[in-house]
Amino acid sequence: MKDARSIKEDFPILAKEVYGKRLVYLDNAATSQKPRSVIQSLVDYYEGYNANVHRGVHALSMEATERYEGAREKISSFIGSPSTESVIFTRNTTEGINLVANTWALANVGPGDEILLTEMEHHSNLVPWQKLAREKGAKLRFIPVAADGTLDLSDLDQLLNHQTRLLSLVHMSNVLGTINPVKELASKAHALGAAVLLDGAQSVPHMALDVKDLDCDFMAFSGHKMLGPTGIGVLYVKDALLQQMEPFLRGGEMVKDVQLEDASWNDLPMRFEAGTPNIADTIALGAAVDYLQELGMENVHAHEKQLTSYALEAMAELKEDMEFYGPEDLSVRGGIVSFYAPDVHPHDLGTMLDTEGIAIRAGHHCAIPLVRGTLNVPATARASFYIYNSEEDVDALVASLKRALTYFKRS
Ligand code: C6P
Repeated sequence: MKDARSIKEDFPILAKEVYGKRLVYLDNAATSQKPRSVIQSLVDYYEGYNANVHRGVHALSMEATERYEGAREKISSFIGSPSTESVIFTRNTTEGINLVANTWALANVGPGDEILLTEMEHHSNLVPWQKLAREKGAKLRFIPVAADGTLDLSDLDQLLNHQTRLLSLVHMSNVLGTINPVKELASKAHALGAAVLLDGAQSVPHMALDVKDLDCDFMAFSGHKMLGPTGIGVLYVKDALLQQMEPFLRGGEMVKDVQLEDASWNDLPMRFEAGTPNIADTIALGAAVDYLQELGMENVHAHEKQLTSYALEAMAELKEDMEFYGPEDLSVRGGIVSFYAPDVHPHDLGTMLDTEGIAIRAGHHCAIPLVRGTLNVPATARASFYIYNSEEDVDALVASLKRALTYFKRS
């Protein structure tokens, strides 16, 4: 893979200075930066072939349609989908999970059924299920998190049972960095007749994966965390389930024929893409996938693993003042390091680092039950890495953390 320094040159924003300091961007789990090729693809669309898709007979519309569907093909092959029909464009991970809750789950979850989640879910994979369970008289159950930041599977046989209709879990935690054993869990769930949804928001951007190999029924992810623009996401749905699902939103694009009192549905996947889609951002997500594929997802993951190992080693001397979260076993961990110093509120830490040009995230990371419940802290600070981060960035983070801790301990 190209080294981080030359990758950085492809990202205009990373040349920016913040308060006169070199920008060290370590908030990639919130959103990634965008390479020039992605930004250029947005300009190319609006300057060169801006038109609506699937309905025009003119040259611009045909070009827009070709490139929009071309992006679907790229994304489909990126995640190993057996067919482009299984790739539904959404706004983001959140919308993808809501789509499943409001279609497949609405029709397939009933009173007494169970939905199995984990204690490390992002709110996006918790709140939609709370509503569904309440409305359907179903029960939510949770796989606990062990002290080492991995899932505690000791009671799995009891938690995953014949009542389970759906196992919905995060592939990689946005707080702990834990990569969950989703393939093994999916196989157990399927043996009991349950469907499996993966929240791929943090895994798809950072590792090679194949939906056929993982054998998930649904997988939701967001373009903006994988070098693409905001406002475009993907929901993969296994063909057999897709065929049975009722549409989510209704209107133009998703119909085949309409009478005053009735309508029939368009072919897949358009049936799930009502209204004019987010054309420019979809095409730009295709450009983001090109960029990642050129680097190679195995290389992306290896780079982040190496950087995480370097960071954990460099931060070891801060252990007296800080608690660190997430598995020590780097074979089950991605490029996320969360920490909490009892002497300093994470927001103060984040603000102090910001004055030195270092962008991290502080808060509950939209995982309140995990952070405030399981970890039992008000918030954590979090550094998250991507392809353009280097050891130099980690050195800057550690030096700045040391200065901040010294300052707050004195004051
Ligand atoms: N996590 C973070 O800073 P959206 O907002 O729909 O693109 O992604 C939601 C989401 C779902 N699942 C996981 C595991 C996530 O990490 C996220 C987004 C960001 O950690 C924003 S809270």
